[in-house]
Amino acid sequence: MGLNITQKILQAHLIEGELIPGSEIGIRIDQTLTQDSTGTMAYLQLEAMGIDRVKTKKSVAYIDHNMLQQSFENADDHKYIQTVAHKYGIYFSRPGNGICHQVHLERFGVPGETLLGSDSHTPTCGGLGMLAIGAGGLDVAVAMGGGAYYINAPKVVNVKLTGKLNPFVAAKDIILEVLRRLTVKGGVGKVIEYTGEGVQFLSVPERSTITNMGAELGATTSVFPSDEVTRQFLKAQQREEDWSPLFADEDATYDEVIEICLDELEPLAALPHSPDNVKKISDIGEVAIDQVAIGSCTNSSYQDLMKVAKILKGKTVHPNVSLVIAPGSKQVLNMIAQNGALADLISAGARMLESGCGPCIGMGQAPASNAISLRTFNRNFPGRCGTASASVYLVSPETAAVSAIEGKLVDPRIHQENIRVEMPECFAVNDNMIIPPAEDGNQVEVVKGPNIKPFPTSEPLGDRVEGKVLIKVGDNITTDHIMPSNAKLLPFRSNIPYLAEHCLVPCNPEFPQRAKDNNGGIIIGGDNYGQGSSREHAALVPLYLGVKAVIVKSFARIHRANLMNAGILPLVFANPEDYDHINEFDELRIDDIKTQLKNGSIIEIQNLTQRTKYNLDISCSEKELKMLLAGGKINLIKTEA
Ligand code: MIC
Ligand code: SF4
Repeated sequence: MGLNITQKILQAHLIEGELIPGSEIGIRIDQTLTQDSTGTMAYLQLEAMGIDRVKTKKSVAYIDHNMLQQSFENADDHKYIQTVAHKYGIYFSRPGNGICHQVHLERFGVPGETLLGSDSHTPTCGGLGMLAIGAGGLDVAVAMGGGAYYINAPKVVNVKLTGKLNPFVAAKDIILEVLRRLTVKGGVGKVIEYTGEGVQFLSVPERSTITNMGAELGATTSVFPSDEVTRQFLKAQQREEDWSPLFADEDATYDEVIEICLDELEPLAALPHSPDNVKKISDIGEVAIDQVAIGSCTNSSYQDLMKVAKILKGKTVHPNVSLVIAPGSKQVLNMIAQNGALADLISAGARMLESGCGPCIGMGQAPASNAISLRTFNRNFPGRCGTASASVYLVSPETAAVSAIEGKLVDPRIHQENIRVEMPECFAVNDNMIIPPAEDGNQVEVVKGPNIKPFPTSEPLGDRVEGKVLIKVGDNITTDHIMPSNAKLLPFRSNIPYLAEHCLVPCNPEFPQRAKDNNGGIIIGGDNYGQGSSREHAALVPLYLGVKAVIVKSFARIHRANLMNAGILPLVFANPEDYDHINEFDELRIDDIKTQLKNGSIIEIQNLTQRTKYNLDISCSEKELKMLLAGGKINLIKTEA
């Protein structure tokens, strides 16, 4: 029987298990990436594993998130990552070189290989036919050490693209359409594989906009074929030798098929406060805007910024709008500087930011109170932009640019001029901001400034787990709720005790104090708990605060793995209606937990306050079970060493 692209890559990298959807498999990882806000933890964990040098084909450490440097903390993290990378055999992409996903696509991604990254948008490289997966830092550290990465073999969803996009309808509109149809939890346990005649009309960066935002579906990853367009892209990046063709077999089968007719697609927007709250712009009505932000790993390629420059050329940004633009990489910035497009952007009134994540992760450019911000980014969760009362709409670069001139959200098709941008035959390749690792790491001293604190570890599981319900939250709680990130907090990603004061504060400001007063406890949540980023801080900080179990209706994939790794029990209500009967401060207790875990996936918990019992599901693999008993992955690695 024929194979699809996902099966081909998984098959070629399979170390353990069988490709039966839902069953655990271990895969070999060829490449890893980290960024600075998850990187410090990943490298502290790598150091704790006691290996001398990474065992991957290529590992890259990027600095792109924490760039404000209001004080010494960010610079400390940068220095630590630079020195640890140099020692352990990891390439170091210096601050200013660009956003990890954009740079990885340009300079390192290889069709048919696997990439594991400590960032949820690692699937961006799926745009050139890589199987690229986001994970917690510890899983990435293990992969750097040569260990397999374990996931449940995914179902594969085929999104068939037919036809061709009309002018001013963008790749962003394709992924917004997929989000509209599947929702933010529609991709859990699935890989989204794009095929169809429409694929050939999409450039690699456009494909990557789509695979990037597959993270918002909760998907394991998303992938495109590697075709002639991919070859041309790699050739223009002066690395044609990295290309190989990769297509689904003619008779490949899929678990689900979705068809999108590109000719029929219209410009779309994701309305506040969820990436799946998607509507046609023509149906939204007039919305006056205060800010437009263009950039992020979703939409900051050369092609994106050239289109924006063409729209803005000779115009002026509306007086009520602040327009900020962050090019995705030094390569992009260089090219638009060299061809004059940067001057067009500046003349129109754009505020140019350095190549990095910037406003996407709340590092500056927080909008005014109650403001409306249009962003070409991938997430519009409440408060993520840095202003709790602001509302963020997610749109394409075309929509963002035309709207910035008009002062209101508009259908970009009102712009009459042609903005077609050809892919360059040759990108401005210059890797002088990428530092290769030292030949001999033994000579390198790792520098750890005072902001870098040890990470918390858990105890082996006892016989009984008990505690009060510290908080009860609803559906779709994001890691931005659990462990917020913004300009004030991001500098403290290496300082768990500091971050602990902010855990779950957007849901309830009393949470950290409650956890301390009760010596830890239990969190209750709804569906898709922990969606969004890969930050393991959303597990390490609750661990530090003494959280022993999280009981929910369902989990997002990466967060569940991070809880497991930290030694916190990720439990799911066997009967979702039991959620309704638990209150904050109820006293819960699980007896004989170790025996219960060994006996099967259903365990019983008592609610001592309400005098009731519930069944909880912890379907876990043998490996996960060992990890829970040991009190987390690091403990398990130590005991197995
Ligand atoms: C994000 O977009 O939320 C981040 C910041 O890139 C995170 C990683 C992090 O929290 O450091 C992600 O997407 O994984
Ligand atoms: Fe950076 Fe934003 Fe992309 Fe996260 S989503 S990697 S913060 S640009």
